[in-house]
Amino acid sequence: MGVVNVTPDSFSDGGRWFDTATAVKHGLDLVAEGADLVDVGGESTRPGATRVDEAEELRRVVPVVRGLVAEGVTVSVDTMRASVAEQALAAGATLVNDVSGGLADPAMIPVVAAAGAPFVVMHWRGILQGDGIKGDYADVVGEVVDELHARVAAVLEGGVAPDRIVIDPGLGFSKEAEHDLVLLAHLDRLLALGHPLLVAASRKRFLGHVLAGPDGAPPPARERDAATAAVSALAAQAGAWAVRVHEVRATADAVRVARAIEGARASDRAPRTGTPEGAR
Ligand code: PMM
Repeated sequence: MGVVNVTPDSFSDGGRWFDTATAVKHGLDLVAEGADLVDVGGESTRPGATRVDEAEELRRVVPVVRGLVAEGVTVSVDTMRASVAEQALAAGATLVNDVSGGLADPAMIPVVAAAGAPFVVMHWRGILQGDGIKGDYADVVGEVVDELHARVAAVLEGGVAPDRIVIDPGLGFSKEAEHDLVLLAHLDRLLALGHPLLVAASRKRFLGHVLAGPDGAPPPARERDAATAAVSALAAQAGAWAVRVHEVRATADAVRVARAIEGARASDRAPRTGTPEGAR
C-alpha cells in the first residue's frame, strides 16, 4: 500500500503532493514502483495536528481518488470522517482506512457496512494532542489485542461483514518506540485474531529511535526508508496482508524476497517426486 498524503502538514511528506494533479501523478508513480493499492488521505494524524474541516478534506481527497480510479488504480481512503469515506467510495475507492476504527465518527460504520467495503480497523486511543499521549501499558501486546478484539466486535455489530475487516496495531499512535517494537515482535498474536493484518511502520518515530546516532539524534523521516523496507520484509514473513509505505520500490522488493523465501521453504517441505521411499 503506497501512501499519498494530500496534506500540507504530514510529518514525513507534508506539502509535497498537495495539488490534485501532483497527487495523482505520485500515486501512479507508486503503482509503477510496485504498489498494489494507493492510500489517499487529506488529514494529517501526526501528534498535535489540528483537524481540517470537512469541506477542505473532501476538496483534497475526492478528486485524487477519482483521478487514480480513472487510471485503474485500487484506492483506499484514509479518513476518520464518514462523509469523506462515502464520497470517496462513490468516486471509486475500494477500501476505507480509518485510524480511529470507527470511533471518531459514529456514522462511519453504517457507511462502510452499507457499501460492503473492506475496512481497516486500527488500534486507537483517541486523537493525540500534544502531551496528551495515552501511552501507558502494562502489557502492550495483550492490551492492543484485547482493544482491537473489542473494536472488531463493535464493527461486526454495526453490520460490517467479518471477511471485510483488516486489523492494524496503529504503530506510533499512543505508543512509544519500545511499544511499537514489542508489537512488531508479536505480530503472530495480532494475526491470531483471524483477520488480515496491515502494518504501517513507514518512517515512523520508533525507526528514528532505532537508527539514532551516538549523539541520540534520529535521522530525518525521509532517511528511514531502508529501515522501513526491513520492517516490510519482516512483516511479510510474519504473515501480514499489507504494509503501508511512503517509498514503495524498496518495500516491494523486500516483500518479493520474503515471498520467494517462503516459497522455497514450502517447496522444501513438499514431498519430492521421484525420490524412492526411505532414500531421503
Ligand atoms: N499511520 C498514519 C496514517 N494512516 N493508517 C493506518 N491504517 N495505520 C497507520 O499506522 C497509519 C495510517 C500516519 O502516518 P503518515 O502521516 O506518514 O501517513
